[in-house]
Amino acid sequence: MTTQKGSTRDDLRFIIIGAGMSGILSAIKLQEAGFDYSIYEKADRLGGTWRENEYAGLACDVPSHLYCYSFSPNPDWSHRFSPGAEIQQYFLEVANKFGIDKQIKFSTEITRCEFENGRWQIELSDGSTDVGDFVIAATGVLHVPSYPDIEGLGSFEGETFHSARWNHDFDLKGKRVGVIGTGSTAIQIVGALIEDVEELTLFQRTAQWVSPQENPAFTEEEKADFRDHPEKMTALRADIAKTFAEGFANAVVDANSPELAMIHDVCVNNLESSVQDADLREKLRPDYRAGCKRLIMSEDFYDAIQQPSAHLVTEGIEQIEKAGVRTSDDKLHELDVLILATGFRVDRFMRPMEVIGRNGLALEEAWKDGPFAYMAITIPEFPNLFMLNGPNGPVGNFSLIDVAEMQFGYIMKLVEQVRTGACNEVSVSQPAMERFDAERKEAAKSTIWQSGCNSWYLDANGVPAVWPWTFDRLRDEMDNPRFDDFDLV
Ligand code: N01
Repeated sequence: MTTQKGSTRDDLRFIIIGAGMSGILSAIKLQEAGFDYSIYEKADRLGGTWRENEYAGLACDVPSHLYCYSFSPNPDWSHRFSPGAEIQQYFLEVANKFGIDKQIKFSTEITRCEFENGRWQIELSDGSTDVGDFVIAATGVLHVPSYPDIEGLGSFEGETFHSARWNHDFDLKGKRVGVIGTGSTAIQIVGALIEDVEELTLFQRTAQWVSPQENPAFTEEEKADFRDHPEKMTALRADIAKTFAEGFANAVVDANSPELAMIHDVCVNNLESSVQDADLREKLRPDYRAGCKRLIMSEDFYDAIQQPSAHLVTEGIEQIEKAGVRTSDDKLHELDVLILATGFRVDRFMRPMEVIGRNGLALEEAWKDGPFAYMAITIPEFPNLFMLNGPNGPVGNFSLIDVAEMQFGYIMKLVEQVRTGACNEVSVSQPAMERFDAERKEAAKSTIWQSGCNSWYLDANGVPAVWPWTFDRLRDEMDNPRFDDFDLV
């Protein structure tokens, strides 16, 4: 069925993939706008990354009053940086408050989407089908665990789990615990476990810069004040957003910015003043600039790693054996449990779902050299399909919620073209995609992420797969779509 151009379409139907932060946002906004939609979630609970990650010490390093929806502030955040379980609870409550939770079809994975006769035909894991005019892929970034390719991993006779597959049935108290990795996750795990375990061995392949962090609790009076005066939460949110944008997100895209030099000094001072033993201090000193990898903020890591029960191992891992981890100095580190804080496969996005665009083009084929999307949202020849926090999307350490809200506003401006009858299909044009990608790669050269370190921000060719411009530019682009860059069919 093809709809005549020129007629207004108030019957547009949307398919939302995923009930994490971005999917819940989409459902709320589409519901408010009066659109028909279905929202599918492969798991049996909502929450996305906050459902998947339940590791000890989990918290968000974006302050809670910014890491929440602008339209649903929360006066009850316990801390400046609240724990993961509280964030997960927030999403449950918001979904309930807006009546979204009843709409979500849980334990239903979308296995295939095909653009046929102007609409998206959807196939689901339970054998059923659906159809929509638009697809919103709110499938997240940090959700497919990356397992290290280390010889003998399967031969360890103790307990092993990835940080995003935490085994709550296994009591770590009094155990000899090994942690592989030194990313944001590992650093939080170390701080949280050190008091409870008998020994903690941290296997560090690359040292990390650690910025100090203060995480005060909100008092009951402060929470009551937020409740009585919601405008104070709005003001606080704006304040934090400004600080983050100016002090970090705008700075990381210019490796020579004075803000980055200051952040580097803060991290050096933190290391110098916190770690007493000179050998340990040097082992913990990175050989690249602060901010090159995602900056870690921690109030307890340096304390934790200096406890007598903590061991920092910098020799490379040779292999894993029945009893523990053998390092390149031939030492066997005997363990009861091994925690793999080894990050995520960040290039998956919608996959393994099969997505077929115009003229039978498979996403797998379009992305054979790596995932890309104009503005992190739209792909040529995949009309009326939009991603939230798609490829090359992360903005500094900024709140992904704010970014998703802006992106959703942008998508609605594109949808409006179809709703008002200007066209039936909207997707970025091939020349605009190529121009955008060339500009993005050029801009990435002067960012801190390309200043000489390895991180999950880099794609297979070593190019930062992130938004390489300022936060202000993101806001401008999202507010003012360049319609000339689109094929409006
Ligand atoms: O993962 P990572 P993460 N042998 O990819 C090491 C968000 N987040 O889960 O640096 C030995 O950063 C690897 O070593 P190296 C945030 O966006 C936010 O920690 O590659 N080591 C690295 O140290 C964050 O950036 C929060 O040399 C191996 C680690 O594993 C993102 O999630 C909290 C190895 C992986 O670090 C991902 O963080 C948590 C091997 N074979 C997460 N393979 C907050 O908001 C990998 N490594 C606070």
